[in-house]
Amino acid sequence: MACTCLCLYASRSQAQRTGERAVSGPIDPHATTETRALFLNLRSLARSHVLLGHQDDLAYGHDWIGESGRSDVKDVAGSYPAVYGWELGGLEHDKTNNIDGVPFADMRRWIVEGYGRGAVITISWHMDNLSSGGNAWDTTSNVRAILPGGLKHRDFVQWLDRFASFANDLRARGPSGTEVLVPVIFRPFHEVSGSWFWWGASHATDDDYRALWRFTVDYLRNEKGVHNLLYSYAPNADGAGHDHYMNAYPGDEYVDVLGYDEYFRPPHAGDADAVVAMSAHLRWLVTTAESKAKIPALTETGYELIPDSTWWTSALLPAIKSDSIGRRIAWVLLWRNANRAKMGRDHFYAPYKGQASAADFARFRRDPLMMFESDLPPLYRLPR
Ligand code: BMA
Repeated sequence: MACTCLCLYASRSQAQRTGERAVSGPIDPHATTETRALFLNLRSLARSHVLLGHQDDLAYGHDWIGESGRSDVKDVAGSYPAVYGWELGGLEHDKTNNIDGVPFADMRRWIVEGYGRGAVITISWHMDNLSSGGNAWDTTSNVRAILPGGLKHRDFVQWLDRFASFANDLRARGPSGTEVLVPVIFRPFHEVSGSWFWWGASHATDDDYRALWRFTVDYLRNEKGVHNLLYSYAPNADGAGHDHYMNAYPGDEYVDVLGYDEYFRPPHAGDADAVVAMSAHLRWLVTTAESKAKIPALTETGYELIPDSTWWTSALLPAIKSDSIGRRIAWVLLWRNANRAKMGRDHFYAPYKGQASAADFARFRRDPLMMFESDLPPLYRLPR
């Protein structure tokens, strides 16, 4: 697929000649029609609506695992989420199940199902630390060894090959009935501004992180012919706000979505200050993303265990909605509802039937700004 690289430059210069801005679509000039449509539709829908997403929504919930058609979000709000988050940890070793016990075969099926209902798919990857043999949180060695020329680079390429096979295997019926690849918003190496992952700020120089990111994109796009991906950069807002957001930014040619991971944490999770802080971050994020013709999104958020029964309408909604610019994010993704029996403790970010904030979440769902799956316009047809 060596020609892809040349085509990339050809299409850019063609875009320049015709006066079209080179950045007006996704970074992959060969993105599938549905992937390009998703990019354009999400970018414009963000101006008026915010999609609600949930991690692992169809796989399990607080009190159930693998029940067909079940979703904690749907149980409480009457609709599936508009965005489904999935996690690839374990795929690098060709495992049957991911880091949280979700069988990859089922994940593929749920991805295709969600797409079939018109929703958006996004994927994270808590990839093990190849150099040390530890997990994603093992920071004892850094990214150098997996970069081109590094001792472990070939192994890393094999991990990307596994991901490429996964992405190229997400086949579904498209809008016109023909077979298409499901577009996926890929969010690798997330929360780089924190230092809890091996690719995080204290463990990788900004240049090394950028090299890792660019190699990953170039390899998947140009060598492996993966053209159903939009790429989301997603630093973490905790502590530093947006001051460090751009430090490791891979560049406008390498990023489609400017994401942000920001959680509400006790004891200030519902405070006016927390709401104001998030609102300011989102204002900055949207302003920056729009200036680059990218998509802004709150790629992870939530308040673990949601002990405040009105938190959705008294904290999260105002944090998103109160600023007329900050509210122009494309989606907000709540982290997973771990199964209580399996995990041995509570670890959830969306309400489930009977949870203290369930009624308020249903109110949140009815806000005209918010969109769940049943509210979505078609996202996979190119806008006229
Ligand atoms: C973390 C926690 C872990 C989980 C990991 C990957 O935030 O939810 O329990 O294993 O994400 O999904």
